[in-house]
Amino acid sequence: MPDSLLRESRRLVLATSNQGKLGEYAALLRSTGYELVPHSTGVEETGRTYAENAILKAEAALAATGFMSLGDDTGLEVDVLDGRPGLLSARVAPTQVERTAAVLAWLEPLPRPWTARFVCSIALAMPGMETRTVEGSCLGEVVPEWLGGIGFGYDPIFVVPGSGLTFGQMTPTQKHAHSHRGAAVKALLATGWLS
Ligand code: ITT
Repeated sequence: MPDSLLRESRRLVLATSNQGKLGEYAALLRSTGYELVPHSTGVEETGRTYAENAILKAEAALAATGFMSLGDDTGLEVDVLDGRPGLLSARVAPTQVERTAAVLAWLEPLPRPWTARFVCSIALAMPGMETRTVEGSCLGEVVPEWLGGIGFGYDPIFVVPGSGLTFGQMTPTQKHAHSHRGAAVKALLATGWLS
């Protein structure tokens, strides 16, 4: 199918099995009118960068479905941990509760503030075209208390400076205004690739 027709189908496959990401993309991409279709790729994240991993996810979804596909790879980088967990943010432990607890256990003996950033790479894969990427990041601070039950992943321990709130305490709209994924989607929309 020609690219123009694929775009006209207004179907965008989201190459993720993370329900939190799905909810965020549904809101962040609502204005585009695309129908979002989740697809779990099960692909191994063997890339050396977030962008490479996002490309692996997007291209696996494109190969499986034939539709334009978006991959997202995100990491939490803590300065005092020399950027860990970083690329390995999803693989620190089997469950998110254990992952968050593990990062806090590494940090516990180290001096605060635990300044950090989230980095989010988005890849867009389209048939017959080179896959393209954009990135967004968000500076903040990891705190030892788990605050708020909104959001997902490491959100309850990540405070956004100036807001006094963790991502786990923010409404989705507030999180998008500050977040790495909000910034990456803003960059994506600015490219016109989804228009
Ligand atoms: P997919 O690969 O299926 O998309 P994943 O959860 O493995 O899902 P990542 O590798 O990008 O995705 O995620 C790395 C880790 O960071 C993982 O523990 C996520 O829950 C967490 N994470 C991703 N985005 C986040 C966000 O916006 N806020 C907090 N934690 C996030």
